[in-house]
Amino acid sequence: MAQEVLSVPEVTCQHCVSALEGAVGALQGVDTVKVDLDRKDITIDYDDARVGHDSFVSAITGEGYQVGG
Ligand SMILES: [Cu+2]
Repeated sequence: MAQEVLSVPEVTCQHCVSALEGAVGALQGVDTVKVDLDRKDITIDYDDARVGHDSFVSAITGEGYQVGG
């Protein structure tokens, strides 16, 4: 298992949390995903043989949020 933490500066409320946790959590190979509203980041625990950074970024931007910043 591996873990990645990405900055998601545009998250502002529980709706954003649900959208991102749902989108990233739906990816095959993702174990757990948690958005921290105070830190504005997302922590993803995943199987690095099955999924990785590019898929996370695609899922997040697909919901209309930017990564980084
Ligand atoms: Cu929101």
